Amino acid sequence: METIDLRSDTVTQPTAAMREAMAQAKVGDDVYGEDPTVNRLQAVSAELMGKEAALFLPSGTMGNLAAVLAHCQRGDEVVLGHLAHTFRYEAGGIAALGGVQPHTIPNQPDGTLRLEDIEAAIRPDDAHFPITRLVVLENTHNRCGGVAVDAAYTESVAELAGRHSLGLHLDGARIFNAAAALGVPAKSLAALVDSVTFCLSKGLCAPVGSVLCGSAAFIGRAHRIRKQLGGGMRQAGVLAAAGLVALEQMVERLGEDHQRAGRLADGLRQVPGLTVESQHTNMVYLHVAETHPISMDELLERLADRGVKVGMVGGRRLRLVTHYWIDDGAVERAVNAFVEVLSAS
Ligand code: TLP
Repeated sequence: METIDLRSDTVTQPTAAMREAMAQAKVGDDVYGEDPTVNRLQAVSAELMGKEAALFLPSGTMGNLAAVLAHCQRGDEVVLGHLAHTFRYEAGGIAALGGVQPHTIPNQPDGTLRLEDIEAAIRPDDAHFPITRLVVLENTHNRCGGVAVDAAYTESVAELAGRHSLGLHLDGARIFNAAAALGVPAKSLAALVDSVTFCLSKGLCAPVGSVLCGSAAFIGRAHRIRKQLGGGMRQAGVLAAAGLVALEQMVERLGEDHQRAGRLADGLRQVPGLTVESQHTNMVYLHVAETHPISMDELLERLADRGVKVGMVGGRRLRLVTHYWIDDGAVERAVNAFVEVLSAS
């Protein structure tokens, strides 16, 4: 039985074209800056985001960490949402490794931060306070349901940040999903931020890697920080080659994943005991009724018995993420598995 893995788009396997490109990749020592494939991926990425320069890193987590460290000094403060990936799921790296203090403000359901809340979080110039240095946004916003945040909002935050001499970093792990959902080029969502991280290894299917983009001076600082973090890779062209295929072949099709997530949500809405909390881009968030006798462990186990894996978010909430390896048949089987498990319990 083929497994239908809806836990995340991080589970995607590389495509045949990626494996072929990896086998054929021209490589060199990237710590010397001599890997032609890494250099090409960085140049293509910078161009796609409309930035001067780019840096290939092993993960989105390292991309965001290197960005925060390149923007901030120890003791500085970064303003970000209480549901931001960088705050919740990056192991406290900015505090542990950068001495940077997170100042969280509420994320709104549409993934944004209220401009008044950002403004109020900025510290006055007083020796009692840390120095506010950076604002971090996320697009699409994972814990706000995978929602896409538009360019006009990003522009309003950039204007505010500029007025207060703050940096603006975008965790654009899924920026191409946001761009597909909004029908705009990714560049337009990144144009007004100082730095942006995007991931090659989520919906774009590359096996490993993320790219941080920004000004040449900023990427110069991030380059040294990547080395400090142990992220200087050698013949990384084998990975970058898959990343280039991801950018060339996998961006345009992301809308298909969004349509399937829509169909998955429609199917699951019909299942007694389930509430679809939201569906945006490639994510469906669900709630299992408290009144239903099944425990979450039992639910996961019985779905897994039917070859369906889904993500636990906490409490009785689940996240299902569509991606390249989820076709129409998989959507149907996943809905049927929920029907069987919840009606049998
Ligand atoms: N997100 C993962 C988990 O860590 C939750 C997932 O399955 O969605 N920014 C955002 C918005 C992300 O969603 C993720 C990964 C990252 C950064 C980190 O990327 P990696 O996993 O490459 O370090």
